[in-house]
Amino acid sequence: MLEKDWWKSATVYQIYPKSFCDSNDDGIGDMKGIINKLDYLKNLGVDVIWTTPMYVSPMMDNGYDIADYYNIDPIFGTMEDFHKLLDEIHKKDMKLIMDMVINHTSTEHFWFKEALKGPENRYHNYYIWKDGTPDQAPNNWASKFGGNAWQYVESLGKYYLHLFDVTQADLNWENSELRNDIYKMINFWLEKGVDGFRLDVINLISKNQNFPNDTYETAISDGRKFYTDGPKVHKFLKELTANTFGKYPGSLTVGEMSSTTIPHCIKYTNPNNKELSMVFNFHHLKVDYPNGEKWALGDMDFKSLKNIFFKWQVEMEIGNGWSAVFWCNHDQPRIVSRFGNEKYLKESGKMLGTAIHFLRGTPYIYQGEEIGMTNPHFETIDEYKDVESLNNYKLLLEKGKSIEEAIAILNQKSRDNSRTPIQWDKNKNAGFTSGTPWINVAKNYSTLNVENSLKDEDSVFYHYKKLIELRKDYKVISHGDFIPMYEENTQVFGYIRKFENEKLLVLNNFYEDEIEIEIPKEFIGKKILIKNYKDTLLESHILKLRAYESLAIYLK
Ligand code: TEU
Ligand code: CA
Repeated sequence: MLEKDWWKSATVYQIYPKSFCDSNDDGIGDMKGIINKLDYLKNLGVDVIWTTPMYVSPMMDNGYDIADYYNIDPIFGTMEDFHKLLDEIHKKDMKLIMDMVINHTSTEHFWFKEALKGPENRYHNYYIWKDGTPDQAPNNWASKFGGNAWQYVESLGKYYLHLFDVTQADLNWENSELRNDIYKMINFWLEKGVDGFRLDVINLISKNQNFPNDTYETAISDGRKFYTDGPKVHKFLKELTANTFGKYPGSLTVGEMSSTTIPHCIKYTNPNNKELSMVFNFHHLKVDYPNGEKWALGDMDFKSLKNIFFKWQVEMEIGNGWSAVFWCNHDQPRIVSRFGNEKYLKESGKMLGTAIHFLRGTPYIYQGEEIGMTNPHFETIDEYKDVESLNNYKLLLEKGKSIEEAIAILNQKSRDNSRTPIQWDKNKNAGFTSGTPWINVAKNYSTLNVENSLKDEDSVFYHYKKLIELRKDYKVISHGDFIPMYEENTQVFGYIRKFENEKLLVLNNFYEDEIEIEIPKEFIGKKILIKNYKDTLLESHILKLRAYESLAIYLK
């Protein structure tokens, strides 16, 4: 029988199927490709696999625009392939959680096509419609993909809301018939044996029903406060859980919470509330957004990064909430290029892994992060595929940026940075496909690849493998309290974890510059659980941390 909070000692591995492994040479990753690589993931030691959406979709947003929740898109394979994938994952004693996008559907979805027939159609109010005229949107809310969040439908004389792409129409969660159709669909996948779900932007499902204008005083006063962590979001989540995964003890649910707060995340994840198992928040991944603006060049603000981590770790613990802890996903640039240093790929890749994996929370590894994959540094706009990046490239040029400036910004911020094919080996297309990949492979694949990593005992891969193992062996990691350290230090991210008579001191130099720090004397000469330099010694309470040096010291 599973421990009630088994996910506290588990590690989740995120697969973006389109870029993971192609088995039929169409240049697009698929489920058979994933099946072929399950032994690699078992060797890494991960417990749960999260696949991003594989449902039928026009792929305007690479699957986050679902047109049929009940069927697998043929580019990924058949439902039979899905059953085989799930079965193989279970045979290897791993679990599968699927991505569930229920804030919006594709405008190709049957419900939306019916909704276009008019207000008398039963599906019309599955979406959010407001009367209007072609030149006057219902309010001034912005789409997160650029432009405004309303699309006018001439034949109806109405607008529909789309917080994301115009082809992603927001669902009306006020409508109980819609909610019941969602619950029925989720139970369809649970009955197949799926072990849980990642819930896409789930904290956006409850909108302020007055739909008021926002002020645009800041980059985030764009309407989001009227639909983020909205008035009924906890009511809806409690009902969703009670009608679906709440009936499956041990199922893992993780909510992607856009622009959220700690109090809400405590409510979302404190077990007494019967909502979700854990949440993603993104505040730590906006410390290189100058004045909150994503589409501008920005450096890591280390002080903000540390303050955000410390605040979330301490307050989520006080509230008995539970976080997913992560650097990377399919929307974020590669962390070793972003907050690490490609010239110190191993040292900084390992340091970043240690920094996250010993936090209080469940760690998530994004495909390729475990070998230190980097951003691809694309040179021309036709290498980019992501709808958000292409929309913002146009907006940047309209604002007067040169092509070079706009490309430099996409190089740093585009979601395509994490969507290049996994670099399996040094062969053509990095072993990802024998066809033409849907997106270019990063140029460094001939040296930076899984095959080389597995042959190199000093690779980032074996560091991540060890981090995953340690989480299973030490309760101080999976269940310990979090104590901030070195809060004023401008380059060291350090903290202590404490569980009964066990302590773990985790030290991470986030910079190339060497730095001297003092450690509590009780740690002198104690056991180093993991480090990223071979010759780190603990002979005194003064430690000189070299470029990106990182270590974890254990005492009992
Ligand atoms: O992401 C929502 C989200 O917060 C990010 O997309 C962010 O808003 C965006 O990158 C602007 O900074 C989820 C999925 O992870 C993403 O891939 C989808 O595009 C999005 O929802 C819509 O479904
Ligand atoms: Ca394929």
